[in-house]
Amino acid sequence: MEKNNQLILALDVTEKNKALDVAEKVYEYVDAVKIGYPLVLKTGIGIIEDISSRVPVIADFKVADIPNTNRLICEQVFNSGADAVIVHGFTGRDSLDACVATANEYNRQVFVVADMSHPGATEFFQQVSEKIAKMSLDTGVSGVVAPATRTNSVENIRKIIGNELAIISPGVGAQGGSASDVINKGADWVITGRSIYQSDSPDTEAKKVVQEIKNRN
Ligand code: O7E
Repeated sequence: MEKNNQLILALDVTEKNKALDVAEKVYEYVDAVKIGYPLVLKTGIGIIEDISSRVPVIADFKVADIPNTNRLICEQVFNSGADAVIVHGFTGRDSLDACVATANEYNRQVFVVADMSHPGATEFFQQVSEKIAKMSLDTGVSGVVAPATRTNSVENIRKIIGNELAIISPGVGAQGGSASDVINKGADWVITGRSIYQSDSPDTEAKKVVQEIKNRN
């Protein structure tokens, strides 16, 4: 994924035509499209190939199983044409290593969830997020996920991982996070869904986020 506009679209729609229509409108503004369970469970895994012919696809399956099952899942994800997969880190180093080894076979990327953006993340996730960030170093992953809704977490995780890994940050728009703030705090990309795909003009909304990032102080 090339760092141009620093925007990743979360394409959480459930109709194929809507997905293709929104993707078509925003291709020029996004560096990647994130596709997860809502769209794949409704339309089938072929949607990843459809979209990845135009723009890199990050498959958001938050893979969280034993190493062998993780490997089997990642093989299917990469066979579908995805450029990257999102996995959980709380399952431990062996499970993460299985994802990275599979990604390496396919020359693809892995991103690890280090912290989450919703209020409930403070119940359990926050207590392990630093450990997950530390563990992610030297594993061969490309980056970690950290929340735009709590930029102190992004700042903290950036200190832990230095410049070795990228940070992709969901929670901009509908969840209240600001694109410019979180990029200033150390994120490389923001992930935005509803504020773009629910808009009457997804291209205008995507362009606004890109301009906000480019014009930030
Ligand atoms: O709130 P929206 O509509 O802008 O969409 C945000 C997207 O980011 C959505 O797909 C959601 O599942 C995802 N996400 C979070 O919102 N918070 C997180 O902590 C993690 C993710 C996520 O994508 O994790 C992997 C990158």
